[in-house]
Amino acid sequence: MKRIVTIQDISCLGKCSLTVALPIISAMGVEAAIIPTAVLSTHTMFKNFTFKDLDDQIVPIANHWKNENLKFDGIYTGYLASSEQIKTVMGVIDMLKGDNTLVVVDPAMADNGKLYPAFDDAFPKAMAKLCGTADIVLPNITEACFMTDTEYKEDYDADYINALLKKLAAFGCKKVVLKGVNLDGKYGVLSYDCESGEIKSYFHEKLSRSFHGTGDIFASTFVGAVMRGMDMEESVKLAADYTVECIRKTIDSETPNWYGVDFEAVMGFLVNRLK
Ligand code: PXL
Repeated sequence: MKRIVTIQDISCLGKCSLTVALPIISAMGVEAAIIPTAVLSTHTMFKNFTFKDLDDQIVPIANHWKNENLKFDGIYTGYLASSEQIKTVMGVIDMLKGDNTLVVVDPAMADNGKLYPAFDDAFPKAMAKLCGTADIVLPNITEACFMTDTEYKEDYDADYINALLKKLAAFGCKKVVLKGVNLDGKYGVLSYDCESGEIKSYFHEKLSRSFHGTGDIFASTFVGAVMRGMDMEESVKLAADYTVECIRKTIDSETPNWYGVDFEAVMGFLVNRLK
């Protein structure tokens, strides 16, 4: 069985980060070890959340594993709490990474043109550095804009997107998966091979509501799929299709969108799509 470690916070309620990554990656038949980087009562879109960073635990956990000679097929990072914590996580990736470890970075920090509330203006630059060390990065358009100092636009053309992809590639990562792209009336995900410059697109249905935590659903499914031996295109397709299915299941719910999607109810869809 493949084993990954996912490094991100645990928001105790509000379906995102580890409460999404663990069940999804496990259901896909991949072992998910975790390094929880912070504990929050809820994610940061709720009011009055509690927050405790676990900075002082991150390196000791990695040291223990290193001493036990544990190996990881993948390392997947998500929401990280501060620029300082990003530096710590970069050190841990260096420690735990073997020759065949795939590093996937989801720069979970912004959406709809805005940084999440807990971050300062220096954060995107620190995240860009982490992205530069990754095999695959999974930004949405807002995150891509913040990291590349590009003006965020809702209306754009293919030139704008191509320029964004090139600037992301210049960080040093191998592949970029850009989410939430609207081109010529079609909506979906672009995958960019930084070496060859090849772009592949996967367009899919855009539902009428959006929910918090769907970036984490996409990233977790994508990582699980790659670990299950699917290629980039198949992995992007499964991640996008499952995310759409989660939204479809939740769309009529009266629960506010920051509570996340009912991914649990459509786990069968995901598992049935595995080979
Ligand atoms: O889903 C991203 C996420 C993860 N963790 C925390 C968050 C957010 C988004 O706001 O606040 C703590």
